[in-house]
Amino acid sequence: ATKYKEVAERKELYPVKLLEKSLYFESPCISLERYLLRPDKSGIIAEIKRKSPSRGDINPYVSVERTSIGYMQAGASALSILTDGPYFGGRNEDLTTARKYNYCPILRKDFTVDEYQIVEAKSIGADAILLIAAALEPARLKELATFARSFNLEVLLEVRDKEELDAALSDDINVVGVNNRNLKDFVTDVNISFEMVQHIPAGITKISESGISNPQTLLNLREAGYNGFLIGESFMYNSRPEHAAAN
Ligand code: IGP
Repeated sequence: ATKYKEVAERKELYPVKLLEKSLYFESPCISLERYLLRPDKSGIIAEIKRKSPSRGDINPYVSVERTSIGYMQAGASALSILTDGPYFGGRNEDLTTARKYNYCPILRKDFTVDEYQIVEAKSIGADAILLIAAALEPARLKELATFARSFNLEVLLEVRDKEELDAALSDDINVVGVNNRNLKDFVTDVNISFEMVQHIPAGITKISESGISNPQTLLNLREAGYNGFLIGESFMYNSRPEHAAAN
């Protein structure tokens, strides 16, 4: 609910007409799916997360410039940038900064509930947006997915269980993320990914999200069929997250 209010306030300040002046509307989409499937890449989507509701401060003063460049040099396939302010301490400028210094897919991580945020994602230089099945009615989610595609943005659909997945899948969605973190108690369990993989249709690019902290887990997830691995905390709890990513 706070998200709707926050979005309404920004809409007042920066109407769509203004956002549409951004040069990024002419930029091509650097495909998250394509990069995840590249055999010369790790599949890691490295996240920049200053704080979170479950952990509080993680790395509040991180340098987005240095970290995003370092992540890519360490072999990440893509970047995930939290732009939600209230819960995650992010801002749109973080994404724009990452965009300036990196030619790679950038996922704009936010609680997308309104078309405005999709126009905004494109205007700040994102390649992909997140739609969380648990937060949206299936019909609404599909509507937002179609809208995102019309701006040449890719959609990452985030699910927790088979019901959410089946209700939300549509032709506009080619990348599905299974969140290992239970949004009610914040406990992470990678077994959710191992259980869910069988339910995701072949041809969909699969990402395991949250709670991945060792290389063996990543290898096991890959073995199970995952193409992508979204990693935040285990990098961000380092004063130089990009050094953690290099290991
Ligand atoms: C990263 P972790 O446990 O590696 O920091 O998780 C990412 O999956 C997590 O930040 C995330 C998230 C989200 C954040 C997954 N889905 C939705 C905000 C909104």
